[in-house]
Amino acid sequence: MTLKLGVIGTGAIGQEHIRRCSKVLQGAKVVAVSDINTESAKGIVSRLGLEAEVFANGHEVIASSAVDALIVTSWDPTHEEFTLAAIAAGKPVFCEKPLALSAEGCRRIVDAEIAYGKRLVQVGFMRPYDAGYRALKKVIVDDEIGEPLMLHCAHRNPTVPENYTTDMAITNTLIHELDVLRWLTEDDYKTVQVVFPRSTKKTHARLRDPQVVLFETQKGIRIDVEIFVNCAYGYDIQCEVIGETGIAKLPEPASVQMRKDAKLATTILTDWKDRFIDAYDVELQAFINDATAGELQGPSAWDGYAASVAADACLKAQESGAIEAVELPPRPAFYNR
Ligand code: NAI
Ligand code: NAD
Ligand code: ISE
Repeated sequence: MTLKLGVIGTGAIGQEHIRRCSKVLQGAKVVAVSDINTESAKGIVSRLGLEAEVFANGHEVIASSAVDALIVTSWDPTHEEFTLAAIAAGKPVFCEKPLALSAEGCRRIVDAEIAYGKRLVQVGFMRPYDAGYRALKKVIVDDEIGEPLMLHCAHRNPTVPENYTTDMAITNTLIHELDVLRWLTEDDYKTVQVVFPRSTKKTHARLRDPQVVLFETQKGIRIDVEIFVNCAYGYDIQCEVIGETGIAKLPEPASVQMRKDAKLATTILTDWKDRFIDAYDVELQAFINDATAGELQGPSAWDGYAASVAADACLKAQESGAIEAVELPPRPAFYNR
């Protein structure tokens, strides 16, 4: 069976996901697309030579009888609306992160999915599908470094556009760590504080950059995450786990080591598309397989909600400068894995 996909949002990642679902992965076909910039939607359909209908808006894609499942890759503020509409239509939906802009918005999705009675939502948290993060988790689970005590992490982008603001460092960027560190440590956050070092000259008036986010988890692990989205030199994701008997570090992406011109060098990637290219393939193939089988298993609406509860506390901590509590309600039995 071929899963017929409708894609809402044909910007950077929308085009990447359409390409991979059409040219790389098995078992799916993109039959409908939409973007508020209709030319962008038409452009990708024609460049890839797809037989896909271009709709004027996302709700028409969701309603189309030709569409079995949805991929939501439009701007962050639109995710909640389209995901709720997909649930109302009873169609599986892969929604890019963040699931919604606030925990309240994610909770509406969780409640709608529980009321529907079956999982229909997978959130685009791809790092748990990344081979490096999986290897790091195996080291912890196999007890090779004892219990984790501290984590030092960094999320660095070379540059961001002018419309990227201080809050987006949390809701759009740190949201990946908010998810993957829960998964990695099998723990939840207890408190958070955000501190602002001296800002880089490369930022603008509405973005404080870099930021350092400090967590304590329920088990007492201390985590520091540096978010630096105008770091200039590359796209660089770091994660180091300090355990009782050893230290484990996220592997660097493979790169040829060169001795040349009196230097020893390896390349640092500059684009998130390349850094996690394999993980995006694996997460979407899993969505296609699971939606076809009628049972989603990837990052759930609850995972999206848990990350957003932590994100809301981070936003509060950005404003207050104080240590803020992260209060995640107990997970409903519906999401027990
Ligand atoms: P983008 O700005 O390149 O694309 C967003 C697209 O959504 C634009 O083409 C815009 O016209 C369209 N759009 C906005 N509102 C719409 C609506 N109501 N209906 C239809 N289309 C609409 O942004 P980008 O980088 O592709 O990001 C899109 C989403 O993907 C964001 O939510 C972002 O957080 C997420 N993302 C996830 C990544 C990951 O690693 N998982 C990486 C990059 C982005
Ligand atoms: P983008 O700005 O390049 O693309 C967003 C697109 O959405 C644009 O083309 C815009 O026109 C369209 N859009 C906005 N509102 C819309 C609407 N109501 N209906 C239809 N289309 C609409 O952004 P992007 O980098 O592609 O990011 C898109 C989403 O993917 C974001 O939510 C982002 O957080 C997420 N993302 C995730 C990752 C990841 O690593 N998982 C990476 C990049 C982006
Ligand atoms: C982008 O939306 C992503 O999701 C990337 O993975 C992240 O590194 C970047 O900071 C976001 O803007």
